[in-house]
Amino acid sequence: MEKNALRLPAGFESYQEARQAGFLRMKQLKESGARVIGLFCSYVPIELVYAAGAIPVGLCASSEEPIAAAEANLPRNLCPLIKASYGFALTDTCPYFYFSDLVVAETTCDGKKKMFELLGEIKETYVMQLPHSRDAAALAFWKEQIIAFQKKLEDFYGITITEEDIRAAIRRKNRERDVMLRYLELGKLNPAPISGYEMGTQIDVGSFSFDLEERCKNVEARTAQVLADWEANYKGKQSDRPRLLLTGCPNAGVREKIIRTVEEMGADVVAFDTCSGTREKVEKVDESNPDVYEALARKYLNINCSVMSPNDSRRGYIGEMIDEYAIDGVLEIILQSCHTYDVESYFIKRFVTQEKGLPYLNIETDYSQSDKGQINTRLAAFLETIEK
Ligand code: BJ8
Repeated sequence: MEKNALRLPAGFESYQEARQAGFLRMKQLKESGARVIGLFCSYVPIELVYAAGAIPVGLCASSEEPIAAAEANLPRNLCPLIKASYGFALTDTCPYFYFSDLVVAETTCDGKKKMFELLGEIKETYVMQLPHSRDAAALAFWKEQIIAFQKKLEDFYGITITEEDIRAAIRRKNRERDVMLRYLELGKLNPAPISGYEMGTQIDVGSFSFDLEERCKNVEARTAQVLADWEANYKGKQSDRPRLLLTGCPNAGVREKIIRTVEEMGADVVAFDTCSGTREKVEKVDESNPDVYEALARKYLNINCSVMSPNDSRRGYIGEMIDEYAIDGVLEIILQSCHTYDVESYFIKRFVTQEKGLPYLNIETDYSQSDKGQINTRLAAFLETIEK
């Protein structure tokens, strides 16, 4: 197995650098009168935020820094993403939270939805009631929630959002999904043309540009560059590096500790069944549906997050990815105390090992570095089990 440092492009911007650079851009945008909406989850129909002429900004935190402060009010035994997100708000150290006019939250997991009640004491937090199943009653309920969210945005900003505004936003967002998907699907090439570490970072970094078109152009340019490099230098060459699929919780807070490490050990993370990966992008909003709210409700309710019950479609999707990306092993990341992903991992492991006949490793972790040595040992042992 080939072991090496990651190949990263010249001028590669780390997540922290991009986040910092985004602060100044956000400040300038606010000074010029921009509307800003803070978000926490892929279930929120972002098209309505665009239709309101607002800039959506993600508030899910991936840093250990504010967790100690958060633990003054939240239990220690809680997901680090929840603690860190609340901690930034509590300590007033996240400019994106500070500049958000309104925070839009949703009832996904128990920890998040209860944290939002505390968050609401710091800044106005509008909570969408997400149903946890996908039957007809849930669809009708979710459609009503989407209509209520539109009304909230109209009242909050004193504006009117027309159906044409929403349709235009759907077209823009669908185009972005296509662009991101083409980029992420570079992982289907063999040998892998780009590291999973770079792909994941680039997707997150792009969200700090706040300009959808600019983000699409940057990602399209990098996709073309990677493809050309692969055609010229790698096509047709054999690689013995194991090809991994990453699944589970959001991984930005553990990307260095797990993704970078496993790739430096000699594997390639080529596929991401995660919210910043392909999970939210594979299904687009149906532009031909005459009922625009139903189109939004259907698309968003189908996101394969473990907060849904049952969530069998996630296994179906992972199965397709295993085949299409020629996967050799599956790595699942569970953030500490994430009960929905943790319990669902029973089915994922059984599916991967018994139905697909592949090695599977589940790592439960948080944002600290305290388990780094143990994780390194487990990753190395996992790669040993993959026959190439
Ligand atoms: S659609 S993955 S962004 S909820 S916060 S569930 S890790 S205990 S983040 Fe998520 Fe929306 Fe789903 Fe995607 Fe677990 Fe932590 Fe809860 Fe989490």
